[in-house]
Amino acid sequence: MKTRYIESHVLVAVFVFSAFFCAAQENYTPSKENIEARKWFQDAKMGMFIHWGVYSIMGGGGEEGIAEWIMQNKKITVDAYEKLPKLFNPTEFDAKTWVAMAKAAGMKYITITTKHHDGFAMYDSQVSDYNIVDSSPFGRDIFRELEQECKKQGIKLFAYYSQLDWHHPDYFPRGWTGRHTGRLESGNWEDYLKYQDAQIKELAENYDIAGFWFDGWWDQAAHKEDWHRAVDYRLKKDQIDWKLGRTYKMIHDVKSHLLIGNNHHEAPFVGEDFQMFEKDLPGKNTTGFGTAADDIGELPLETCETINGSWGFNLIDDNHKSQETLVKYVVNAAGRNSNFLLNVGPMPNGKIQDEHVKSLKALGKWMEAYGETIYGTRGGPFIKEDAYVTTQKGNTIFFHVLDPSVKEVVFEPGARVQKATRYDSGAKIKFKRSGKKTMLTVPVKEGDLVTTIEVVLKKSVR
Ligand code: JFZ
Repeated sequence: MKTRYIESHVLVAVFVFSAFFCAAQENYTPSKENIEARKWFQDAKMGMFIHWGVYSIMGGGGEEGIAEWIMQNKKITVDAYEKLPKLFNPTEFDAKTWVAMAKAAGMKYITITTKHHDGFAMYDSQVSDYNIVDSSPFGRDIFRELEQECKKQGIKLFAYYSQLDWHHPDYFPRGWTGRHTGRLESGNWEDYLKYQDAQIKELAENYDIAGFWFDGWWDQAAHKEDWHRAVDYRLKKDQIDWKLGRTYKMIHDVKSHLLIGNNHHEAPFVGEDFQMFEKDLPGKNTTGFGTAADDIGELPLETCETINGSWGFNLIDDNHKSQETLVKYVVNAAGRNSNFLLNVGPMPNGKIQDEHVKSLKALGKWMEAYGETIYGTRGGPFIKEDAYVTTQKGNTIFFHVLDPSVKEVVFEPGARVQKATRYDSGAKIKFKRSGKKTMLTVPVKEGDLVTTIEVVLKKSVR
């Protein structure tokens, strides 16, 4: 009797857990088109992330670390914040320039904020007037313009969509953010979800996109401190149910190829098509809110990072990453079988600041020369933390040596090495064999950001 009691408790717990918190798309079998899209995604390797909204006007308010979060960080009420759209008039915006810039940097896709936590839609939403077309003097659908330009220039487009909403009254119960917005302490969660799903549906139906990048799930963790590896956030008193399964199914029903990712920092939920990491390489957790290494699943991976220190435009943020840092990031990501999504926060006039235009160009220069060793490859099979990573394609392995003090690489290729060359010059590289091991001299040259060596094996060992 006693055991049965416990068992039923466990069952109830499992039920509550899956119903309320996983709520993934049940019995999800990705379509053929979806599988193809995943492959395209893994081959693409690099994308440009764009955080742009009415918050850009504030430029972080003169504080580092603040940008798209200014409404939350400065406790701005909905009424005050609603003045911002009326000031948003990015007359210098030109979709063609942005897409061309992304392309020249080596990006194969763009992921842009269609709605961030502030709730303001950066596309022509029919569900609410709180959008760029109906509520800003600019009156143009920048998402549509980007969509058309992407199509012209052969780039894919993803919609970032924040499920967390600091503006909508029905986003209630509140999570740990959005508590100083002056909204009534009431609201209907289900009505909010209907609103959210209607917006997501119009994005899926009306725009030619490749997928969704969701964010904000974490807001419903019981406490900020609890977010990630939390002890009891799953037992939040209000038992918030995001009904992710319903949302995911709706999306895949509209267009099965649409790729779904969610910035929840957990192992992937059923119904998702790729797994993302924020400001960390897969398996690392330097931020403290990263995904645990054992939560890395089988889906395509993507890691995102800022080009300086901010997502949205920040006037005083001068922490621009160097060409070397950016190159090493993409190499490190590719070596771990992951895409790299590099973020820029355009200015309120619609332009990307000069420093970032320069950084993107510098990255593009390296990608142009070394793209073959990144695009269409898969990560591995060899990796030595901080020393080198490898990428592979067929019977070729590319060694990307990150540390110039590494003079020799010893590895077990698993097949006979046919030849080894410096990738850039094609110059032959000495190697020795000893049993199963091969020793390769690393010809580090002055000025190498990364020393890339091409090793051709007699046969593919994948
Ligand atoms: C989230 C967003 O909040 C952020 O604005 C940006 O869009 C980024 C890509 O994704 O990042 C978060 C969210 C929550 C925390 C940290 C970063 N947090 O709770 O510490």
